Amino acid sequence: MSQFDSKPDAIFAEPLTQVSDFAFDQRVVEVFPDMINRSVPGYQSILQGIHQLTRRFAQPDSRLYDLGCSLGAATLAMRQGAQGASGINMVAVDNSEAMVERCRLHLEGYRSEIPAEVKCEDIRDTQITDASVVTMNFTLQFVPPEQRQGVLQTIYDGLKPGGVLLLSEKFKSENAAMDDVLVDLHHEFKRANGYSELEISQKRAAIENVMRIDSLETHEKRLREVGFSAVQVWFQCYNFAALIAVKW
Ligand code: GEK
Repeated sequence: MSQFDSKPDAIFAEPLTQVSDFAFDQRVVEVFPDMINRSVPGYQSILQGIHQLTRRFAQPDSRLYDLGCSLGAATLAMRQGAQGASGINMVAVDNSEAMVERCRLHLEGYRSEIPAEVKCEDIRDTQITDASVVTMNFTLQFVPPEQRQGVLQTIYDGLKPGGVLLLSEKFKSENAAMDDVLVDLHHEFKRANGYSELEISQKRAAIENVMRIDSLETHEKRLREVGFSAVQVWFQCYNFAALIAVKW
């Protein structure tokens, strides 16, 4: 499913005098597929799972949302998964203009009967209505922690009965020693994918202010607090996990 062309990610390859906060700008768009595949363990398996889960949970006459769509990889997985169901509309949202522009091109490149709208918008402002599947594939971690509950409540309220949230996140272990193990495993994964120590440490410095991660326990508790009655991790590799939360 690595369907998009990409330049190799060398954004943090040279020493920087000052590492600025990470931004999803044009430079990142050009290397994004390479970056995410080499940085997120299980990314392709998660896309495959999103396809399968959408096939299972997409309801006729409903909307599918991909919040924080980037270049549209999960959007395409969902749209393909829902193929054949009637009255489906797809809504993809990202607040990076550069991402949205490229995402629109990608979606136009794949024929589908399911109409897809790509909106440049902050997901904190997105209205969710008549949804059967809402995906946030590594996006909630970029929303300030104190605003995550509000975003999840809006999603829960906008889901139809039987609808699902597919939430993937990098997480931290509540046990510090175990967290060190998971972080080391992830860094080994990045090294094995050709990233240098310098790239790993500069990327870490760039992302630490913009991506604040929770524990899986915090995610599960918050999902239950907004109303989801069933919450299940369906994929995990090191400190990356994908959950499904169902509104029965
Ligand atoms: C994939 N889901 O390939 N509102 C809208 N978009 C946002 C916000 C926000 N508040 N904050 C961040 N983003 C994709 C990968 S990447 C994950 C998602 C990563 C957007 C941001 O612009 C970026 O495109 C995306 O969320 C996160 O399946 O790079 O680690």
